[in-house]
Amino acid sequence: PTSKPLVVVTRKLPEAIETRMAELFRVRLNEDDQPFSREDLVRAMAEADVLVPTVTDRLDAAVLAQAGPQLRLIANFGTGVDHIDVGTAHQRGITVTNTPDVLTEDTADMTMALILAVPRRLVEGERLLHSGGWTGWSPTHMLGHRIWGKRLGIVGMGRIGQAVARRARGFGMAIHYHNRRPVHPDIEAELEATYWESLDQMLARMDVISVHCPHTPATYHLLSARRLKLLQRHAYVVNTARGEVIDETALVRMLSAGDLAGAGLDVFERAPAVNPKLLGMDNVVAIPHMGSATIEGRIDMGEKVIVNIKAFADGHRPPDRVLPNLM
Ligand code: 8YV
Repeated sequence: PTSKPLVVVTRKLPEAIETRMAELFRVRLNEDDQPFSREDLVRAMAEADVLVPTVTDRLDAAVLAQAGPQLRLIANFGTGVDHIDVGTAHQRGITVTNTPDVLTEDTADMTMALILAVPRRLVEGERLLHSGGWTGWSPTHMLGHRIWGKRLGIVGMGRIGQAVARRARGFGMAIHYHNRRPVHPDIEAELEATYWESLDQMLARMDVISVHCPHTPATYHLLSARRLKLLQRHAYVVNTARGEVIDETALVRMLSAGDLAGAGLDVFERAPAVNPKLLGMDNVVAIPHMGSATIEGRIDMGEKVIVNIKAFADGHRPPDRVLPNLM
């Protein structure tokens, strides 16, 4: 490659990352951080050699059909690629990369925060204090449930699922998981994790369920209305993966009816729209897609994007290629 590629970045990224990108490539940055409209995306398709999108950009087949022959790489800022039609991109000869590993620990931390916050009524207690409603300690006031000794069922035992399992073990939880296949026996032994081939059977026996699979056609509404009904009434549901993995309407219905103990949600089916019923429930902690939101993590993600673009521009295979058959 003789000239620097034109890199179009759809959202404002950390300063250090944008500076480094500008040194290495020709860049078009988005300084005011307004999300790209469909028209903006289509325009970028026609100009960019490399597109750096985020979770807020829908790169479906129709948008990808507008890609000019110069567009060769979509270097996603983020790990989940469910907003990108990876199959169509590949058919058009466009490589897709993501940013795995660097947000694993941060997302697992936030998951653990939700696993603690909901049963222990952390946010509810804080709200009470802020509202001036606390009249004093009492032995029966604000009692939650302990997580120590309880069963955690992890749905999707990839990098983040395993990082959550490691933490939860430190909190005295028993680790159970469902995955397409069991993890390596060494990891299973280290985590003292129990594999459930049947998701249905696992759901029926857990105290807390935490979702860590990607959103794919195969996992859309994996926690369907029917499966949610298998959960015990005292069970909690935590989701830091993707809203689409859970039938949110069914979840809300069950929470409203008292058929579930509570939920900790970082992601929503129609984000940024959140079902208002969820926001009115004391036993729901809802946060705005903050799982990986650390300053350090965003810089690491940006560095990974740069490594992938550089490798590609230098004619090498980028380290974090996403292949359609793995989706
Ligand atoms: C990011 C995420 O905030 O990486 C992911 O899949 O959901 C988040 O960590 C987001 O994707 C940035 O594009």
